[in-house]
Amino acid sequence: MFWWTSIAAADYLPVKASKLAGEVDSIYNFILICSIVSFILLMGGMAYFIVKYRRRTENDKTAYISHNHTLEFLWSFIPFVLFMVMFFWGWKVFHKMRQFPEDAVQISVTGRKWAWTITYANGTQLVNELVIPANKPVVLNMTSEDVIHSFYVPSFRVKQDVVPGKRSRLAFEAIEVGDYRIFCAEYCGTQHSQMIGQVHVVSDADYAKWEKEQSEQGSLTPVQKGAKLYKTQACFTCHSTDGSKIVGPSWKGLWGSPRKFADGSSIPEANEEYIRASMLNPNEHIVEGYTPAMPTYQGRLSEEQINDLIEYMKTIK
Ligand code: HEC
Ligand SMILES: [Cu+2]
Repeated sequence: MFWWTSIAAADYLPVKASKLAGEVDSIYNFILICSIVSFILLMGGMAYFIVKYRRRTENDKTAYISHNHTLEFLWSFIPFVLFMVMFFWGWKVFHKMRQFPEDAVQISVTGRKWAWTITYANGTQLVNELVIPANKPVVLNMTSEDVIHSFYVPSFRVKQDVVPGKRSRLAFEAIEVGDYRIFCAEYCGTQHSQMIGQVHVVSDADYAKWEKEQSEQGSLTPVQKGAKLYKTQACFTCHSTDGSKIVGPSWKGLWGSPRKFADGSSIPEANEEYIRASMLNPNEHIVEGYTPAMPTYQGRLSEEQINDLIEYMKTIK
């Protein structure tokens, strides 16, 4: 064992939990070592030259040197070879990452301010949680509802921007049962740092069991559906249910209470009509003490879903 292999093996990178993580790390280490060696050669050479060719006397003159073929060839050719290695090696691994097998587990991911909604083929929806089987290729079909976000799982060594109006894809195969962090890697507003989730990698048997449990949950009441929409539509990132102020007002005690607006007007009680309008035209009335930060849900919530949300709000006293 040489001292540098123990540095390369040291724990300065996150655990490798996907099939390609090791290959990505090899490229990373290669580029890192090339950079360190170049840095030492350049800085060392410069320091050496500063001392060796310093001006010693008043009339000290450096010999006139125009060029040196051997040196010029070497300092062009060696970096050229290194860059080509980085390029083609990177290309090869990138190509492997961009394979989207048809028989992979296909999952939809929607980024929005400030949560990830995960939707499975059987209709199961999760927020900020991605459950996947180990040792099976997984493909994420992703988009954004509002601004650019970026889906990033450091332990899988994958990161992909999600762009409104566009579909982007990400493929990976987890090799290790366990929980791994999901981050949003594109600054997307005030609660960007809270846009975090977890990937739960489970065994095949556990995955089958989980899928079965999800489909057996049966039909939900409007209040339960509303509570779910509160999560999946990311209302929870701006509205609390315990009275605390986040980006928007808490829903605690909202139903039926008098509302005051930034323009000095007010209404005696928050009724269905007001709450429905708050979702569809949020900028029509800005609640006193808040900014017009709420996106419109016009076209994003059906009338039935709006109803479910209102039924749920009524229960938050
Ligand atoms: C990006 C942050 C954000 C998200 C996400 C968000 N809201 Fe809001 N919401 C606000 C802000 C800020 C206000 C206060 C300003 C205003 O009235 O527009 C508000 C106000 C409201 C009000 C009026 C509250 C009151 O106290 O009178 C309702 C009702 C509401 N939102 C419902 C929703 C629902 C339902 C969702 C999810 C489908 C949602 N909001 C998602 C930021 C958000
Ligand atoms: Cu984001």
